[in-house]
Amino acid sequence: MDDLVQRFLAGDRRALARIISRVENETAEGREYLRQLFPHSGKTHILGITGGAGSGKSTLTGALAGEYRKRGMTVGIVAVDPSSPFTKGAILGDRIRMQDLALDPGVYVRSMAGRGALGGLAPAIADVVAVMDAFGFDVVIIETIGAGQDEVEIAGTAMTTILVNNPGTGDDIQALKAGIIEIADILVVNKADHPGADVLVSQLQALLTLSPAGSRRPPILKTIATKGEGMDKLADAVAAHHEYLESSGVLASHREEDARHQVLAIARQILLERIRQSTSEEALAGLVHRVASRELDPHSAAEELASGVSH
Ligand SMILES: Nc1nc2c(ncn2[C@@H]2O[C@H](COP(=O)(O)OP(=O)(O)OP(=O)(O)O)[C@@H](O)[C@H]2O)c(=O)[nH]1
Ligand SMILES: [Mg+2]
Repeated sequence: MDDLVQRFLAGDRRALARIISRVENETAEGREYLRQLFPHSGKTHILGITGGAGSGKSTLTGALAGEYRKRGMTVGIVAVDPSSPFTKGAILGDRIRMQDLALDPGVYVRSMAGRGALGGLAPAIADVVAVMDAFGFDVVIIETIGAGQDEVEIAGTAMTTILVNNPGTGDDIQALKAGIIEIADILVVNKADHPGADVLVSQLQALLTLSPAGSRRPPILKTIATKGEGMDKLADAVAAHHEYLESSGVLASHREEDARHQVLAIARQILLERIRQSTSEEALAGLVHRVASRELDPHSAAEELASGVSH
């Protein structure tokens, strides 16, 4: 076995960092590491923390990780930056805020770009999570900004999704009405030190009464992430949800669904790459122009692109 894999499996964090870099870059070497390590994954409880910009996701992630450390558990964190080139500052900010945690050998933080070259959440996110899982962290937390589709995709990888809301913004209620509430397993009202926290809790409760009978009602918890308040109850709620997932059999079907989603997402990416490789820029530009000028319809153009792929 590769020396790096051996050191990884022995718990060497430098080996973890190097393997994550290779996996994140989606190189053939990275895929080979993933192939070797994948059988070691599948034990970690994967959490998703999502919510609006500035709602306190990073602070909450750090505070919750601190709570897990108190409980003797180890934590891997993947901070997903939604639109890479424009938000380098946000990544830096997260790094600074999470610096204290970075000194703790029981916590590992990784920031990564959220977009694949071809749009959609980068498949590399699930791969990096799998590597952290294989490393043996008790919990892996994925922090991602709420942007509709992203939340749904993160909910696919995460077993327990925590949706962060803030009092007094009003946006949340709109987002919740738009169906995002369905992906939340736990609702958090963070910045509960701001006015209106109890009003928001009541509004959320009212919304939840509309959820279909028999479905699990997510608990609503107030937190002040900056002070670490409410983390104990939040960690308990996460544990309770995990227990529910296991005893109801939902966890097993979640694994099947997540695997299906991942395989299809990767297959889609492979096919797109093949199309890109077998099509010259000129040929693509020519087709695009014919569609733009209404000479050709987009379906026929796409068929033409796809038929040029060599297998
Ligand atoms: N008063 C108060 N401020 C908070 C609380 N939690 C976070 N904040 C502050 O809110 C701001 C945003 O916090 P972040 O943790 O960066 O929020 P985020 O959701 O990760 O932000 P992005 O990743 O940039 O979308 C920071 O100034 C935090 O200190 C809280 O419970 N109370
Ligand atoms: Mg953040």
